[in-house]
Amino acid sequence: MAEDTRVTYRTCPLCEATCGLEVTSRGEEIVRIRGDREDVFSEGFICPKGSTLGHLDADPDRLRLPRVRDGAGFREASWDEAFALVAARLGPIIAEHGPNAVALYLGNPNVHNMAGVIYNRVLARALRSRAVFSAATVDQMPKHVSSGLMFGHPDLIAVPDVDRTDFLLMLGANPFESNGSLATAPDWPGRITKLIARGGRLVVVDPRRTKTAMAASEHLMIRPGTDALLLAAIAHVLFDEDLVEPGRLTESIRGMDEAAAAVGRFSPERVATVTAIDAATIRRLARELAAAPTAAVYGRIGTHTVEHGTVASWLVDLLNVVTGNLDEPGGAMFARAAHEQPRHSRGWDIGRWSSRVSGHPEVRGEFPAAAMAEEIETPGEGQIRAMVTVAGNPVLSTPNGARLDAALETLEFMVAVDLYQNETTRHADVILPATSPLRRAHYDFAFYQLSVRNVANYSPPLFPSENGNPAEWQILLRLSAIVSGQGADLPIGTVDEFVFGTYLQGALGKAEAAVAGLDPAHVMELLGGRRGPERYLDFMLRTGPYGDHFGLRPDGLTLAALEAAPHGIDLGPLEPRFPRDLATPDLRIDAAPDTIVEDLPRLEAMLHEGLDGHLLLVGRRHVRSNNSWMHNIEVLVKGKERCTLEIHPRDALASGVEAGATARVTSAAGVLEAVAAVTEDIMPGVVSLPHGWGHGGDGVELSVASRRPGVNSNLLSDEHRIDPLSGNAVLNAIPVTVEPIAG
Ligand SMILES: Nc1nc2c(c(=O)[nH]1)N[C@H]1C(S)=C(S)[C@@H](COP(=O)(O)OP(=O)(O)OC[C@H]3O[C@@H](n4cnc5c(=O)[nH]c(N)nc54)[C@H](O)[C@@H]3O)O[C@H]1N2
Ligand SMILES: Nc1nc2c(c(=O)[nH]1)N[C@H]1C(S)=C(S)[C@@H](COP(=O)(O)OP(=O)(O)OC[C@H]3O[C@@H](n4cnc5c(=O)[nH]c(N)nc54)[C@H](O)[C@@H]3O)O[C@H]1N2
Ligand code: SF4
Ligand SMILES: [Mo]
Repeated sequence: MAEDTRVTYRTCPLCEATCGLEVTSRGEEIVRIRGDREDVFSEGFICPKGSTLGHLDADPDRLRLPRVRDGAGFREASWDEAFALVAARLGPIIAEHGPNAVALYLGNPNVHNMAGVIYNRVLARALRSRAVFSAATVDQMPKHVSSGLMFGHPDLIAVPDVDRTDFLLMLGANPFESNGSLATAPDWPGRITKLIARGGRLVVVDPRRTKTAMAASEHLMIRPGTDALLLAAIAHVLFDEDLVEPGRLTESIRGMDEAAAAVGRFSPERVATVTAIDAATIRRLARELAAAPTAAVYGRIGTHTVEHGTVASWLVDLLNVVTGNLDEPGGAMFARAAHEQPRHSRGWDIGRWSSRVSGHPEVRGEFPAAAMAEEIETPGEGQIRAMVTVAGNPVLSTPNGARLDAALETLEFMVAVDLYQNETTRHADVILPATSPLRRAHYDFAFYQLSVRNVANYSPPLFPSENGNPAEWQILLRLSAIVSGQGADLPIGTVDEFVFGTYLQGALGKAEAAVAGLDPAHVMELLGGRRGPERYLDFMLRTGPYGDHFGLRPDGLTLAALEAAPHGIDLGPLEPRFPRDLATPDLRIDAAPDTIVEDLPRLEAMLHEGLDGHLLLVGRRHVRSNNSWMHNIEVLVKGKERCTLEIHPRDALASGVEAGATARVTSAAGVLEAVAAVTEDIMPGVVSLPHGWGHGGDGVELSVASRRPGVNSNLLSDEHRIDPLSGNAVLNAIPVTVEPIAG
């Protein structure tokens, strides 16, 4: 080994699996990245993306200096110039039109980044705008809504205890490609192999025969968009056949009779035709679920990004509740993250205020991403005139990308914090370069809360910042100071002191009794020289469930302890937490929240909806791709074209589309062309396109991705179709027609 070669360990921040990486580097170059065999959670597992962090760091297209608009293009600028411009342009807009004229879009990678998790909240508070949008409403918002209504807090999300369960019913998820979502677990294939080896069963419900489905004990193809009906029918059978046994939590559940009544109208016989799953199979599934010693029902993207996403999400947990599997080993359980802070029981609901144009209810302080374009285009008080995007590429990721693309161009001002100049950030007036993942610290604030095992791991930055660039947390803090009217010049350290000091006061007020009495000045001293996200992390770890309580529990967890454990610290299997940790005011689970039950007539109406000869478009993911980015990394995109339209031979024949030929796909929202891939691995009547493609165009600087652009599947998703309870976009089960391109 050359002298300056070193081996370090870090957690991969690219997806929810939190794999440990063993990184060999020389100077500021990566020699090799492979799975860390000693990582307490991933034990050496890695996917192809994890080994490319060096390629990402070295990508010449990755932004390394701020860019400001200059005529039709951009030029590089100093940080001082860029921030001064943001202050000069945003200030007057806020002064004249109020904070609601400035919108925020927070994209997915924020939740994989300590800076985003901690400082976007600061930014949103400083801005005080109601025009807040995020990737949550093209993703998991239905789960937040059902959890908030059932358990009292939108972040109390149950995850399948995959390592101990006897029966896993998985709907609309493909963890063999996605590596799992709202169920953090490195190495799904390994865990599923073990589940089946110990005599357990995996049943996958998916309109495509995915890799996960192929590994399953049973695969059921379902008509897209109808999982809520299937789940309601399973619940119906459980009530109908007296198979309901909530077990330990019985006394802590209210609304069981209402739940029984609510699903009473959804017999297996009634839903069979629409779901394409026969009644006998549904009854058998229900009985198997009830009979299994332990079982977990788990639904993901295919159950959330549909018109009945919130109802489906509720039904998933209702099944876990009525079978006595919620909060039990082998069932659907709740992680206890090392940094967890107390959650308070105040009651939770949607709709504290509504959006201006379509009257969408606010959900967790956000409006639907699908409503962004109309809020930009529609004149009047509260019209969005400026935008701040952080780690988001909504032109490719949110419904009717073409409309949003055009709307962004009409903004008076836009600032983007991103790694690239891409389909969205090209509309900005200022692009601020985000920090490469290898140049920032990482601790997975978001996904340790959704983990199938309690784990904690911290990684320091591997390489120093480039060009003396501020870290992303400092960028976000600077933007916060600007939008709160404090200008662009305050020393960032002073802003951090003030913001953290305010947080500390509040947090000590709410903390566990043991630390609640501590003097903030004393705590500040104990947190020593830490700054930025690390200071928050150390505070949360030390006051968290395993924490040292600032010396009161000397063996407890601290950030220093994590620093001394580069392969992570295992905090054990998940343990039951309810009723104690329920966040509802009466400390009971609401099995039938009114807000959800009132939405059931809409579900019932679906029983009578026809397809008018349409095919239904669904999405898919590939392990070498990551939403709308990482397509600029040659080693990941090389090989055969992956942005293809999958279609069943029957439908290919009927529509006259040949394998390898280009087909035109039309929906209510738009039209696109894609190469057809004819396959039996998709249900007849269903076609599939991956999302996040459609690269290139004027002003996009993605040289690799632009050579293999693919098409933007969100040209087809309709911004008017959302799940009304969560505001979540409908990205699956989109009616389309497919035809060959003449000639
Ligand atoms: N049709 C369809 N559409 C979908 C989906 C689907 O299944 N089907 N899935 C949806 C889902 S689940 C999601 S989460 C969204 C995701 O959509 P987005 O919220 O747009 O997120 P990404 O596409 O992951 O990445 C967005 C941007 O983050 C930048 N970025 C990456 N890392 C960092 C960083 O550390 N800091 C900063 N500042 N920027 C960074 C990238 O360059 C990219 O421009 O897409 C949604 N869109
Ligand atoms: N490689 C890779 N990994 C990723 C990502 C990525 O883009 N690439 N994105 C990350 C993000 S942001 C997320 S949110 C997660 C998502 O993780 P997953 O939820 O596992 O997402 P998908 O792999 O898209 O799997 C969704 C499945 O739902 C099926 N489906 C579509 N419609 C329906 C329906 O109506 N009913 C049912 N039952 N099934 C349906 C699709 O065929 C597909 O197989 O993945 C994360 N991991
Ligand atoms: S599975 Fe996810 S966390 Fe693991 S290496 Fe791949 S991208 Fe990184
Ligand atoms: Mo996502």
